Amino acid sequence: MTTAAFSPTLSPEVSKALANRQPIVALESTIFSNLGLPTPANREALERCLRVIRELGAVPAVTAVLDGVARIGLRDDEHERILGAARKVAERDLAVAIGEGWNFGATTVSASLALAAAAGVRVFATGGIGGVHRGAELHGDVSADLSALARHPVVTVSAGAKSFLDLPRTLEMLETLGVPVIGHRCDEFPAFTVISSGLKLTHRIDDLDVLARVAAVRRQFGGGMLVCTPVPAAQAIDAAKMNDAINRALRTADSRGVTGAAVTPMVLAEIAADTSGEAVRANLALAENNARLAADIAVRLTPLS
Ligand code: PSU
Ligand code: MN
Repeated sequence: MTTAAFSPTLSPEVSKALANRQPIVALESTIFSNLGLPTPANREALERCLRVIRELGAVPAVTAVLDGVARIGLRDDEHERILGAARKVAERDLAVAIGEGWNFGATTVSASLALAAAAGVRVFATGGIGGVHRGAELHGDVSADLSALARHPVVTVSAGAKSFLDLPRTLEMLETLGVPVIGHRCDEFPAFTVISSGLKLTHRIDDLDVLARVAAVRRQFGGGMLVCTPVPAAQAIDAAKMNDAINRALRTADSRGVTGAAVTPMVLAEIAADTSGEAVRANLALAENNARLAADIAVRLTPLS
């Protein structure tokens, strides 16, 4: 007996774009929910990402589980729903969120990549991916984002990985998993709200047509790839300052005994509060910047396939 492959429910706009071979950029919903950004910055982030994708001639496709249905592409009135209280849905949680009929499951990078791949959407934008957490050699916390990047034939655009992670080990793990990591306008792995981690990348491609060609070839090999671009300089946070905020946030998480999936939302909220909005402004700027680059790639990749 065989089972049919899973397919998310497409919005009419995304369904039409797929049929007409128009460029589409998938977005996750966790960063826009209360797990990712405080109100009202989350609304602004979502609006800026949707707008810049449309301005470049691509169709935005937000992923989420709404009323127990896995979705890719939402109507405007439904976008409201992802700004609220959410339960976090990584790739492994999709079946539970659908089977139990969750009201709003906010999809992470791994869940969004699974839904994008199932729908045939080739490009995805986020803020910063999850990765190997600091201290993983003891507690083993490695984000499911990394293996999802390797398995799903989707291009992910991010400002590197979140700076409170162990970035050298995150890069090593991406190499182990066989995920090409390409810098766009940078030689070093970006550190989310900080311009650089100081870690050298193997590849840098500034030419968007070349980037799209590489993405098309990578797709033929069956896996994903990560394109990194730094936070815009005007909104970037000083590395030393960020490091202090991170250390305080991680100590707080530790003292409260927070572990697993709850770590990332808690640490993001602590850093937001600690930097009096500076980290949030940087987060908005980089999210929009990533959405723009993702749309630029999608527009060039679509005719190649
Ligand atoms: N980056 C952000 N905000 C976020 C996240 C990343 O700027 O909210 C989310 C993403 O959804 C990412 C998830 O997939 O955190 C990773 O969580 P974990 O470390 O539990 O795998
Ligand atoms: Mn984790």
